[in-house]
Amino acid sequence: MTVVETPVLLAIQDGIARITLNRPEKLNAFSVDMHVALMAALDEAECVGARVMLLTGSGRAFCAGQDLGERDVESDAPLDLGANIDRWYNPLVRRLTDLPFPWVCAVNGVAAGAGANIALLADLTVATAGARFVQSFARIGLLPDCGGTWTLPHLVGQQRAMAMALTGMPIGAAQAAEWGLIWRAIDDADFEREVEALVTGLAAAPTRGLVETRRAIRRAVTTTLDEQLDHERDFQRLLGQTRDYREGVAAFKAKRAAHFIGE
Ligand code: LHQ
Repeated sequence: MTVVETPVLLAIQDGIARITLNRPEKLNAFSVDMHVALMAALDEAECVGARVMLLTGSGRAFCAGQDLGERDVESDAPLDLGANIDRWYNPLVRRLTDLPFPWVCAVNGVAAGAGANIALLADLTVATAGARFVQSFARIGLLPDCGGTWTLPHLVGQQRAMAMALTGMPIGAAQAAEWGLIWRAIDDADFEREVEALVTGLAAAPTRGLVETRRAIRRAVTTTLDEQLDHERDFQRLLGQTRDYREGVAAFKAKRAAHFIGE
């Protein structure tokens, strides 16, 4: 029997795209192959019209960031990490933050380096109680990337962001939730069931409304209230044209459950 292990697993059912980083022996560290496979999985999820994406990891880790085994630091060959970021990480971050459906990151274990910062980009990040978030860049002479220098202070404030980034100390899931780094820490025994309930609910929700809500909230960190009021008006106008808005109001009036189609 031949078993082909792919660096990313994808399963799409009932509008839920489940993407699993799958290099457990390397704590799901990012190799070039994993980047390629992840982009392909996102293409497929978009192509089939998924309504929500769930990202998680195989084995005991979520993701240990860049696979350091791919970095040749022993030879005199020139190193250009910027080129690597331009080619792989920044396109991934931009794509994840602009997906046409909401996404949940279920952090099933340690999340370090780029792995931590990708987890923190999700619309909703939940973690098992035993998970930890590590800004490991400080330990190898780098700065937090994948948007970490932007995301961290916005989520937890400058002092906590500095402490995480300068010391690389692991932050446990409960602490992360208390700080607002993630939405919730969930006990191991309840993790799968609660994540399932969360994504099932999002898959049945009015997708376009959720996506415009995410965009509005994300842009608010750089806009004024005045600008935001205009943005809300413009996009409420757009959402008012959707079939889901009509369905939501009709269902409310008829005192029945709404059946949203994501359009
Ligand atoms: C790994 C890794 C790993 C390979 C664990 N690679 N094997 C962007 C753009 C351009 C360039 C540079 O980088 C970036 C972004 C980045 O992400 S930079 C940051 C890269 N990541 C790290 O520095 C994290 C390194 N890993 C760790 O600090 C620890 O492994 C963590 C805290 C993740 C987990 O610690 P433990 O639970 O104690 O596990 P472990 O250290 O024993 O690791 C288990 C195995 O996984 C081990 O292999 P082995 O063969 O000895 O069992 C590790 O070598 C391997 N592994 N991370 N990133």
